[in-house]
Amino acid sequence: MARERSLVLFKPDAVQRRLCGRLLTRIEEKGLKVVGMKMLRLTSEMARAHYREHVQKPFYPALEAFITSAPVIALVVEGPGAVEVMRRLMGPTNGREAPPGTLRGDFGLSRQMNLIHGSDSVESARREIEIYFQPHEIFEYESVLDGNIALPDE
Ligand code: 3AN
Repeated sequence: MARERSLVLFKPDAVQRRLCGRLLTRIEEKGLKVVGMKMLRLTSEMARAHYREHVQKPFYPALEAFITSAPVIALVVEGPGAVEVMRRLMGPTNGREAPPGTLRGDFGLSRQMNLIHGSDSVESARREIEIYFQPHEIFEYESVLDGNIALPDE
């Protein structure tokens, strides 16, 4: 399985509810490696770049108001199949429908306040990571756990 990267956001509701530590623990426990992390507040321009497929939709103004309402924590996580692994860990968009055991299923009841974002494809991840991170803010490093989490070619 190819080593992939996903852009992850702990959204304003996760910061406000002080759940970021819980979310990060679950990502780390799964075995994904954090290679970038920062707190920032999205500008309107960043929100439009991030949600460009939604900008013309009727719900976009509410989405932008929410995502810019408080700081977020942005992460780049890496691992075998990281994009799909993150999607499964988060669960479906709406917290009411997300099954128990998923992050949204365990912590949320909302479609908008769904705590966490993860890229939906390797291509989106590349585009989204560039919105939030400069190349020098992403770290290539060996972890002693790497060889104990998955084989490089599995
Ligand atoms: P995900 O958060 O799983 O990546 P997306 O990209 O489909 O899901 O949606 C991003 C955000 O856009 C959602 N968290 C929600 O706030 C908003 N959104 C998506 N679809 C709708 C909709 N049909 N009505 C209202 N808001 C929506």
